[in-house]
Amino acid sequence: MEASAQPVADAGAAPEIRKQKKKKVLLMGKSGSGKSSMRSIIFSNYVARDTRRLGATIDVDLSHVKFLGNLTLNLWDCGGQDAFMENYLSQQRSHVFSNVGVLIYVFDIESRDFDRDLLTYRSIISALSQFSPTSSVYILIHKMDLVAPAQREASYNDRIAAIRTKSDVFDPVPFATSIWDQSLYKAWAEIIHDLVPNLSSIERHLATLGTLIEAEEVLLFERSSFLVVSHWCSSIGSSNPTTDRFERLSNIIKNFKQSTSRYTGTPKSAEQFVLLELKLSRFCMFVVKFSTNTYLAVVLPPGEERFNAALENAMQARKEFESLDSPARRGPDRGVSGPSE
Ligand SMILES: Nc1nc2c(ncn2[C@@H]2O[C@H](COP(=O)(O)OP(=O)(O)OP(=O)(O)O)[C@@H](O)[C@H]2O)c(=O)[nH]1
Ligand SMILES: [Mg+2]
Repeated sequence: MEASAQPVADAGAAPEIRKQKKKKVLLMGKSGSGKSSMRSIIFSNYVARDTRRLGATIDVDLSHVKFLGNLTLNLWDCGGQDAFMENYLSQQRSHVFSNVGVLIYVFDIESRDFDRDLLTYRSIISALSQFSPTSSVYILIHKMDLVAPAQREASYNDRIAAIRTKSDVFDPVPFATSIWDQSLYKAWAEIIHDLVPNLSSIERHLATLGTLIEAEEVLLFERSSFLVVSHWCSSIGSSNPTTDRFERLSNIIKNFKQSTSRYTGTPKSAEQFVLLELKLSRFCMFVVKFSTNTYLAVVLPPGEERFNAALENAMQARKEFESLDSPARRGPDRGVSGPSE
């Protein structure tokens, strides 16, 4: 398996010559730190309270996520109980740590034995540097909701400083997260942003589209996670003071999809909606199913004509984006497979 992304052809390239890319993502950390919870929220349409019924993961829970840019994420959710960790580091060492594209390591901020957590982290880092020295490493200091707001920054900074000293050749990217607010979406949106191979071409096309339809803001959501992977905004859009609006929007739409599923009886993994329109006195917005692995959201000034023209033009632009997204095969099995719904 090749861990790193292949060079990507530009928009005009014939789909059949574009190879399917795979990326192995290891999700590790001590038992109960919240790995399966976050994976279920990001990729399996769980809301935070659903995670209370998750049991401890036995060995590795492997899932394949079909992803934007003809990418398949092989997500290894590694159960964190001591016996499993020892096994990854010994018998399964080369199997687990070879060809890793990304390691996401989760620390529980409430852990009573941080020194021991650090020792385990160091052993994992040493196995990773042996088998996948070019892997990216992300650190999530998780369950921040359990710390009093006034102490959050200081305890986060302390943890990160200690973790950096044990990170060997890697330069980990740290985040403070909780399943109970937007922070989880922000962290995963950045991780996913780094994973999508042809994002710069996608971003160029998004800017062209945004200018053409006179939008204030254009957002591209990845279909399986509903995270904003790319965005463009006009000078008006960029003065929006709500800096966490993308994470909030992901959160709102995921909750909306969940409710839709509950009240219509459709599976949670189903698409749930193809077009959502919002027309208010101060702005208009639509969210529309776009290419195979994306949804597009467009924010516009008020006005029926401009709204209709923008929607029409966005539909016209679909083909261009489809070739950037370019799935290898289409079928009902797209999306997550593996984890229980
Ligand atoms: N307060 C709080 N609880 C959380 C958070 N994230 C997860 N949890 C809870 O932590 C518990 C354990 O979560 P899991 O996701 O099963 O933990 P895990 O890391 O997968 O554990 P193993 O599979 O044994 O390695 C669940 O009851 C979650 O509801 C968080 O951000 N804040
Ligand atoms: Mg688990």
